[in-house]
Amino acid sequence: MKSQSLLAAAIAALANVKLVSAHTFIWGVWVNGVDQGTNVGIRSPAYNGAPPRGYNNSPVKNLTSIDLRCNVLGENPNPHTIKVKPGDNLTFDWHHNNRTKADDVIDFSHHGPILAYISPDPPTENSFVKIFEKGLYELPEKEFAPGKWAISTELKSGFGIMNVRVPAGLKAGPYLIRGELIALHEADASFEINPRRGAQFYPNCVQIEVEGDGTVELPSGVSFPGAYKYGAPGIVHNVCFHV
Ligand SMILES: [Cu+2]
Repeated sequence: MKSQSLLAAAIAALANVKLVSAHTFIWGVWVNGVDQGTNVGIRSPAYNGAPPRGYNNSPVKNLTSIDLRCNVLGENPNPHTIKVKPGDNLTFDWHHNNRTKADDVIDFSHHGPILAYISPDPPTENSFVKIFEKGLYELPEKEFAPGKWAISTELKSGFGIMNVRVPAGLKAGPYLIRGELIALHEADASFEINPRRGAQFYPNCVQIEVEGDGTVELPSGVSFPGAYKYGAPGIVHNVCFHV
């Protein structure tokens, strides 16, 4: 009995370590409301997946790292690619510990914006084009409070749901949609100056194959890494001080 309870304690301790190091990422994608399956077509930062991709999903804070593109080991393709048509609605299912409505999605401290970019796959110089962003959408009622942010209010209370539309008329081919959360709770200082603080990036790439006879080519966009600069407004930001 004693060794059993010790074992139980050890397992509980391991589970706690996992909770501490685990962060939110995309667990599933619905296309026009149809679930494509858990982990299908998603370059998951797979702390819960099989080696060799078995890193934990810590935030990316180094703005010059390739990890800023599609997260740790995000250059490794997923074996599945999700087939879509121009104008389709994609619903990303962001979760923390499990893909259920009981999951907390993300820690309540993580205030910040949600973004999405699209790029041909593989990406090239300046190939990521922003197709969605939402940040602070309601100021706080009292001073020194964070107000309502897309991550900590909308995504969290909405069970991790984020909707993105495939651009209308988009030319057929393989693309990546890079969903991103930027948590700003420690972003009052730049990571470059104080590596213990800084904005926390949670990028996650979804592989899609656009079908049909669309003719629209993406305009020039930005590169990851490269798009974000240390010290830029929005990368350095105090979430409790709105001026
Ligand atoms: Cu975190």
